[in-house]
Amino acid sequence: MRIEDLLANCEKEQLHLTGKIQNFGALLRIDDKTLNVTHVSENCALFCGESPESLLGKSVSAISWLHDDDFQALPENAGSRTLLLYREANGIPVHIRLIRGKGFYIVEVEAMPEEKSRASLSELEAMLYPSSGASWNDSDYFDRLLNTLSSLISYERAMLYRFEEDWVGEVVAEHTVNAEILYKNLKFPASDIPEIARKMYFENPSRLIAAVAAEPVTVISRENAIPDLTWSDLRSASPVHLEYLKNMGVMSSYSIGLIISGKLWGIVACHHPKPIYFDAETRSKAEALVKQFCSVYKTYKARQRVRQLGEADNKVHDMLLLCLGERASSVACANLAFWLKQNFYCTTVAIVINGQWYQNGELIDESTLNKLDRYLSRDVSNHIFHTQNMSSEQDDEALATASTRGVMAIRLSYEKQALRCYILRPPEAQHTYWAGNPKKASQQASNTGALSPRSSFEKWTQVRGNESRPWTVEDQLLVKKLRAVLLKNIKAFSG
Ligand code: BLA
Repeated sequence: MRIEDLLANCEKEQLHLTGKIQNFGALLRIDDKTLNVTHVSENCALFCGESPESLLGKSVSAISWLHDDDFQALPENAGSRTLLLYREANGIPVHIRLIRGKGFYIVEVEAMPEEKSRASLSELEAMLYPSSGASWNDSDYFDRLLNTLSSLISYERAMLYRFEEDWVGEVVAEHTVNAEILYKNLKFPASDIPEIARKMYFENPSRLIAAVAAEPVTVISRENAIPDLTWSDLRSASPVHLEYLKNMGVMSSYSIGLIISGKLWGIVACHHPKPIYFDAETRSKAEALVKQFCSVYKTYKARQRVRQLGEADNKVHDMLLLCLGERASSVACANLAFWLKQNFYCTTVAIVINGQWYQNGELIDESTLNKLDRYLSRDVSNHIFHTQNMSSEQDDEALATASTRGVMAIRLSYEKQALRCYILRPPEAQHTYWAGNPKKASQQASNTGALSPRSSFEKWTQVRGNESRPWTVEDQLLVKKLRAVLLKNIKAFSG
């Protein structure tokens, strides 16, 4: 089987139907009509003092440490959960998590920790905000989240991993006591976290893999039916992923999904070189903290957007002052070219109106500009178009000789007038840093054909020499504002 097909298989892995759990707790599945136990994990005696045989088929009312009312208190939607702290199951102090599934309940039992988690959630949440007067950037927010989280759970390494459009992810912040290995600013290919695993964060916000090398525990039933463990914290992990973690030298991992505006924005990923466990109450605090961070960060980004819009408005206002006072449209066009050159990182600005070119920066001969204009005007359905690599868009060598690679094109037409602006950027080597060669993100064993994750996560640099710097969000915003204003004032430029 080809590696692409094996990777496609990863997407089909039924993560919720492993039929097994991790060994840091015990699990019961209960039918929601009869309230009878239908499934139980083989290790239940250890956590609740009752054997699997005695629990299977038993009614909740006959289990001393559970009450019918516990289940009635659960909200209606699948995945809703309640954490019952400080119960005793046959003399064993336990934490119990009740979860509503679809047609069943899941009960997860974990040992009560000897020490109660001392950190108060509201104190932790308060740390996510800048103190009054301080102005934070993205990194300040990210670092504060990881620092705060580290005061709650003590992992060797905590990382904030942010997704890009194509689900490639980048470590944008890192907090670690082991500086020998650093992942900050490194990217990881999309296939490292298949979509099916990404979707799990919507059902269950965090995922503790307490001991990568531990044997999973089977969940048994009288009918040999496989239980749906979508909402279980104990769900056993995929073997491919466990191998991935081992290859990274990680023996315990904890991750929490960051959902912003209904989209999986990123993941907090914590790694430890030894098995590590922390209790359900602490996990629910960590989840709440990350949820609060998402709301704080969303507000910060919304404010930042308003500020950027205001700045773009001011810049466009300056353009109007510079261009509209002039009687001659030729001066207005020359000034517009000057303004564009000042406001965008570029080598050349070229504007064409009524067949006349106006340039600022390094001058390009008009025959080349006409070629470029003809080429880029073949499809003007996008009023604004940009690329980092024009030579990949067309096969005309002439444009490459003009030492321009990136182009931002702004097109507008009104009545018989058409104005087109081109902002041109030179080629500059673009570097992307990966944790291991992304082309070898996974490997296929020659003898068995089985797929395994890559074994090296060493920094691997990808160089693209044929591209310009990317067009930033701010560039795109300014161009949009500019176009709207130019459209209203096109006569000033067309004479
Ligand atoms: C799951 N892969 C994951 C998860 C993470 C990553 C965070 C969620 C489970 C967890 O919390 O550990 C990946 N972890 C990362 C990345 C970083 C990190 C990128 O710390 C960077 C800092 N993995 C592969 C290949 C496959 C694969 C080739 O490399 C496919 C065959 C699969 N990844 C895979 C699967 C899961 C997963 C199946 C789900 C594991 C589970 O929930 O059981």
